[in-house]
Amino acid sequence: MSTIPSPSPAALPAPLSADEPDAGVLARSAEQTAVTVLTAAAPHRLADVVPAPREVRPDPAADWVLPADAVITVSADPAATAVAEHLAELLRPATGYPLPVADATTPDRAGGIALVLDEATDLGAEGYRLDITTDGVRVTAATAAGLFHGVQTLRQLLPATIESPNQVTERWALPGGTITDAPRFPYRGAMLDVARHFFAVEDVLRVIDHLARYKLNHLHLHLTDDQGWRIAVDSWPKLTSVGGATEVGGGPGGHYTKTDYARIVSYAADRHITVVPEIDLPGHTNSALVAYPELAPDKIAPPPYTGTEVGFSYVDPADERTYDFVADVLGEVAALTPGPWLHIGGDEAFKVKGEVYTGFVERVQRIVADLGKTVVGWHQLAPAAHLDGRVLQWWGTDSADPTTAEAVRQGARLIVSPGNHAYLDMKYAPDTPIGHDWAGLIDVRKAYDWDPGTHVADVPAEAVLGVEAPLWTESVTSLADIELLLLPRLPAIAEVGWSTRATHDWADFRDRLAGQGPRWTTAGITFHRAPEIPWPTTPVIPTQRDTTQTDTAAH
Ligand code: NGO
Repeated sequence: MSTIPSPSPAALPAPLSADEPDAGVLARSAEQTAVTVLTAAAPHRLADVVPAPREVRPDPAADWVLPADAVITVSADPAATAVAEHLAELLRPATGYPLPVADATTPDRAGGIALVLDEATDLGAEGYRLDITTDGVRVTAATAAGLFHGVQTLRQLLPATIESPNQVTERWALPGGTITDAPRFPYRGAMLDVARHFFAVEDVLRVIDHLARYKLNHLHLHLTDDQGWRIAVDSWPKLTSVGGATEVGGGPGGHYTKTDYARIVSYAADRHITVVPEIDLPGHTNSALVAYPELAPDKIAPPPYTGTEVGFSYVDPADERTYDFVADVLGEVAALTPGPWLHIGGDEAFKVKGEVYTGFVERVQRIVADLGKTVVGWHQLAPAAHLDGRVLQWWGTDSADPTTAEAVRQGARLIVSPGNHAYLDMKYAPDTPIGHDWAGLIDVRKAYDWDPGTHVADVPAEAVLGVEAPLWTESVTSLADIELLLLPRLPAIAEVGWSTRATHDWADFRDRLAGQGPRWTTAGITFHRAPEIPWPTTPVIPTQRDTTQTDTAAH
């Protein structure tokens, strides 16, 4: 890659200072599609990124402005090129610039932003280095995943108006300097319960976008529960035709066809996110029993369930047919899932006790291993015999469980999702209109102030694979509900999973998080305007939904 030329000043809109009378005032073009925003033009601080990067070295003398004729150059590699196209798609709507993507080896195509794959970059499987100089921007990484994360950082360093779906006249300034970054934990995820309420593929894709912004790399889908079965299984078709037709509150439910699921998996993969499918066993199975009473202990179909109690249903652990069912279902789900994980639930099977429970889990763990997948389950799996590679997901609220600690001593790894810090279905405050409070209230500070490396007693940081923020949907019925609970807590969990402990600082996080608000507003994303966060009040841009307001966060 040759050096990137500086922008020609003629290509740039004239900067405005904040105290000019027009600063912050909106002017719309005649067609109402393009919006001109006049803002103060100072670039963000290089450290204004969530999650906090490992190392930030600002160089105020090296601020750079994206020119209208910028080119995105990229190493000749299909996955890296896909990242470059992703970057171009992020930047084109608001800038209105063509931003062509060109092979870095192509002569005469230099200038702008360079994405460089370099195996010698010593920042692990997801790390990256971002250099902003007076010559342009360079992201360097050993992998396309690293480049992707670097692109998300770059995006956050541009003015918030970059999130506009419509063209904006803006000075696209970037703060000079170098960021060197890599994650603390390899597994950083969120879970969406699509069983209690069903959510359309488009909603799931939007959730994936939110994960990608904050460098989360796993989406756990809770696909089955008492209230609905959401994934097509050809060998047991009534699971969806009967078991999928219900949800909490009596709504119509729904399910993903195999094509739908493949679309989710591939959209996620394009964003370097791995889908973790969960088939919850042996409890939480009423919808399966309604469809196939032969799986029920008494062989009688229970009524469909649309309430929110837990722990009453289970597949018959004494019947061989149950294991045929489990092998068929997990086999089909495994075949649809390129990622290494299969989550088998295991929580709240209150009616399957002691050795009957552990015997069931041990058989299912082996079925998963025989499919070539790594078994994941809620930490209730712990008393079952260890199986190499198995992963337990901690959702306790008391930070100690000798059985889990013993399973970890035997080699299990832990995903940490403390109910009282990481459960996104908990209310923020008593007046949060939706959500639970059984694990307490979780305001943003509570979501941020914990350490996955030391959280569970007698579980060393080396045994911690990472973190996950589950969103259960008993009371969640729309995308706006999902976003209200997700934002701004998801970035807090993302930072806990990504950033080194040395960067942990509530006051600093609070300020950086505040800067995300105008981005969400500009992109038309709902979020909870948590009172402990100093959200900026400067007008930014009208949302697509409401072009009469300047700042329209819904809550
Ligand atoms: C628990 C329970 C779920 C509930 C959720 C609600 C786990 C692992 N099992 O978490 O069935 O939906 O709480 O917060």
